[in-house]
Amino acid sequence: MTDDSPDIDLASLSDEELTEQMHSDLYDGIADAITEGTNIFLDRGWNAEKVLNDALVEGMRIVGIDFRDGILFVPEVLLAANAMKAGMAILRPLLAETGAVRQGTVVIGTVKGDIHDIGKNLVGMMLEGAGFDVVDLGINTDADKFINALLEHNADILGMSALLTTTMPYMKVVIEELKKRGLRDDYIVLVGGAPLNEEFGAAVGADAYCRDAAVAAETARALVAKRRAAA
Ligand code: B1M
Repeated sequence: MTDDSPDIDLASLSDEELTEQMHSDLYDGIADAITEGTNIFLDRGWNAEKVLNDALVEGMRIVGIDFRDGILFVPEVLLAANAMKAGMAILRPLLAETGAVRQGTVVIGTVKGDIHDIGKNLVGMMLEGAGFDVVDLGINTDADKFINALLEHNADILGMSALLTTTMPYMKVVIEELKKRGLRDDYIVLVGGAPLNEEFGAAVGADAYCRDAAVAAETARALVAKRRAAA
């Protein structure tokens, strides 16, 4: 999907053409073009979620397929990830500014051994938009760091992300450590990431598996409301 054509006037493209071009620019890791395209869509009245899903997440899905098939390699995918982050930085304040009533605090991170953070960052943004204060511990987070942050911030929810089949079992390590310290029932535990599913979430003892960022935000609100109603 490499684009060797001279500079394209992105503003002159139709919505459909610009969406395709954004996928291509994401694939090629051209952060400036992603910034420009994101702003054009917003100027055209697209809401932040639509830009995110149609232009950015879909573009990264295509990158993922060629990464899996050995057509793209780590350096190229890193450039694509940086371009995606450039678009996300523009959308972040828009997704957070919903004026939602404060819901509580979420501590979120990507588990130990895993450096994928795009999905986790999106989940953080959607949680902010849903009214949560989000404490983001970043990548490669071990059980001590998660638990210390939960205690320090008097959090309501622990959110863990994993993108690798080799790192997802670490979620169970964290939950077992919470149990060992007698803290498990103090928190709602949500888990997510591409290789997980409902069954895995239940098996590691999470309260819920969340398929995507929107589901994570809905689930967080629903489970906090349920817990408060029961208190
Ligand atoms: Co990686 N990588 N990667 N990678 N990478 C995958 C995950 C992979 C599926 C690619 C493939 O082969 N098709 C594969 C994993 C295979 C497996 O385990 N079965 C893989 C591999 C193998 C690797 C390396 C081992 C490659 C290598 O070094 N040889 C290496 C691992 C490094 C490590 O972590 N120790 C590696 C490295 C990298 C990059 C650094 C190059 C880069 C990451 C950059 C970054 O994140 N800053 C990268 C990328 C970008 C990917 C793909 C292409 C895209 C991931 C992504 O950002 N998706 C990915 C392919 C794929 O997933 N199809 C791949 C977009 C994002 C919006 O979706 O993260 O799924 P996702 O998040 C969603 C949901 O899953 C959910 O909501 C999000 C938004 O809707 N969600 C949650 C996520 N976390 C949640 C937490 C929650 C709730 C919901 O908590 C409450």
